[in-house]
Amino acid sequence: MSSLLAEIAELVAQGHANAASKYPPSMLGKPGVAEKVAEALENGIDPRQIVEEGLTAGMEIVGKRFGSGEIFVPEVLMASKAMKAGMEILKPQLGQADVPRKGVFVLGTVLGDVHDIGKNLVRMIVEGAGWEVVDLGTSVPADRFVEVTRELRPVAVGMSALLTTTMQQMAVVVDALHKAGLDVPVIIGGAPVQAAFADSLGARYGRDPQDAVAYLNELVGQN
Ligand code: B1M
Repeated sequence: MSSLLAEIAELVAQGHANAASKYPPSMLGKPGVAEKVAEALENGIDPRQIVEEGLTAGMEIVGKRFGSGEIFVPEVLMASKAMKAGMEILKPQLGQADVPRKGVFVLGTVLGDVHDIGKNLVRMIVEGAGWEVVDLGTSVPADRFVEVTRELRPVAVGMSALLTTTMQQMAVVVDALHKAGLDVPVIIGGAPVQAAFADSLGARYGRDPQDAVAYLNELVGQN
């Protein structure tokens, strides 16, 4: 990992969004995630690499610190904000595609779950690969997935879940789609989700956003 990407990861972990941010107080006036992401782009680093090795790596550090009780929810929220500041800078690059859209992909975080950082990464990277992503947001109930799928007839439906409890909602959505007679391919991802669980639902497992791109391209015969 380049030292600049490592620096971005640590700034995400510290929750320092940009130079004007007063959080953490000792870093006011110092470059934050936004400035360092812009610098990485100027240095020609691929936006996807910045996402993976800078922003996502930063959230992994946060996950470990949160898990070990070193930091708490407020620090995690500041880190999420810092990550989003970086994502805003990258959005035009990740979404940049003059090519016609390949098809519609419906995406959402399942009911009861407000984690959206991974889902947003999936959205940006899938959009960047030329797909129209209809993002239903977080805590999306099964009937909303059904309603939008019936209306838009997407190439696939994607779901994200970060909690072992809300992960079970994925089965509810798959069941609801079947009961509504909607035979749409489904891809699921998120930290607790594993390939065996996806298999049990007849869905594809997405370990990372690139898996979602590969699956969609495969569905329209572009792989
Ligand atoms: Co939460 N949280 N959280 N949290 N949080 C976890 C997930 C947890 C593992 C932390 C821990 O205890 N160590 C734990 C879950 C435990 C479990 O269920 N086994 C947990 C908990 C318990 C909770 C609360 C219950 C805490 C509480 O209130 N007591 C609560 C639940 C709220 C709710 O949803 N109802 C909660 C709240 C929060 C915050 C609001 C503070 C914040 C979310 C902010 C936000 O998302 N806007 C938060 C965060 C940030 C985390 C951690 C620290 C980071 C999650 C993250 O964004 N990771 C997380 C700890 C950890 O992960 N180690 C934790 C980075 C993100 C890029 O990864 O989403 O996995 P991820 O996405 C990846 C892949 O999985 C994949 O691509 C992404 C990039 O590679 N992917 C897909 C994801 N979706 C995909 C879909 C695809 C394909 C690939 O196709 C469709």
